[in-house]
Formats: sequence, structure tokens, C-alpha cells
Amino acid sequence: LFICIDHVGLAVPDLDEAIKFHTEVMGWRVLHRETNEEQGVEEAMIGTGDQLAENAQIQLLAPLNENSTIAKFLAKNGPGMQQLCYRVADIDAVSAKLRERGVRLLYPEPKTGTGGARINFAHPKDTGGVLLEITQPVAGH
Ligand code: MC0
Repeated sequence: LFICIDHVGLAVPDLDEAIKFHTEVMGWRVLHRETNEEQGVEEAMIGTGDQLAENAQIQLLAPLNENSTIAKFLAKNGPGMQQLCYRVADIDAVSAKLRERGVRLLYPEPKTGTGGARINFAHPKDTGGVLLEITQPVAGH
């Protein structure tokens, strides 16, 4: 079903501060940055800078406003790991397979994620307590 771990998402209160920590202290590089209004997030992807297509990235997720799922997560849990994301080649086929196997997805149809990817999420209650995203990236991203 899955190609690889695409990214692990960390909820952070302030994106610039988190980027500073992960680049200056941890030595990662920023690979991509964008705002996703629909998801209520300001996000940055970080990694080694010369990584292979299958190397997982780390996604820093800051809330855009107080209605954001990330704002709710931070209020409840504080900063930390918010999601695990698996990459897929065909999100429609994988969604059908997961539903057939009893995993409920949050959206009836995929929404737009990082770099225009098609994304959906399985509820943590169906996946052993982990918010699981699936993503079909746009070729080249
Ligand atoms: C909530 N729960 C979690 C969780 N969020 N468990 C593990 N990981 C998480 N991230 C658990 C709570 O502890 C609680 O369990 C139960 O689920 C209900 O939680 P809640 O606090 O009432 O939260 P809800 O139900 O309002 O929202 C949870 C839900 C939401 C997963 C539906 O966060 C959501 O819609 N997420 C998908 C969208 C998203 O996360 N977007 C931001 C990333 P108990 O046992 O206490 O009942 S955007 C992104 O990722 C894009 C840009 C991309 O990568 O392309």
C-alpha cells in the first residue's frame, strides 16, 4: 500500500523559532515552506538538503489561527509529534483499500497538502493512537 514514510509532523507554537532550533542546533536545512489556509497551518519541511526521494522529511506545523487543528493540539498536548505520514502512488486506490479494511478516513475526498499533494488522514482512534496522513505528492515534489 505504502511507498515510504513521507514525513513526521511536529506541532510547534512558532514556526520561525522552530526553524531556528532545527537548523542552528540540529543542523537540518529548510527544504520548503508554505501556508495552507484550508489546513490552518504555516509549515516548513526540513531535511538534509541532498536527500534521496525516499528519505523522510520532518514537517514543522504552526497554527495559522486559534481554530487550527494545530492550535487545538498545542493547547491539549503542548508541542510535539502530531502526525505520521505515509507516501502513496495512488491515493484513491489506497483510500478504497483502507476503507475496505475498516479504517475510517477523515475526508470523503482527498484535500490539498504540501506542494499541491493530494492528502487524507486516518483518525488516530483507528490507527492505534497515531494521526496517520497519506499523501500522493505531485511528481517532482
Ligand atoms: C487528536 N487525538 C490525537 C491527535 N489529535 N491522537 C493522536 N495524534 C493526534 N494528532 C486524539 C485525542 O487525544 C482524543 O483522544 C481524540 O483524538 C479526539 O481529540 P480532540 O482533541 O477532540 O480533537 P478533534 O477530534 O477535534 O480533532 C482530531 C482530528 C483533527 C484528528 C480529527 O486533528 C484533524 O482533523 N486532523 C487532520 C488535519 C490536520 O491535522 N491538519 C494539520 C496538519 P481521547 O482519548 O482524549 O478522546 S496539515 C498537513 O499535515 C498538510 C499540510 C500536509 O502534510 O500536507
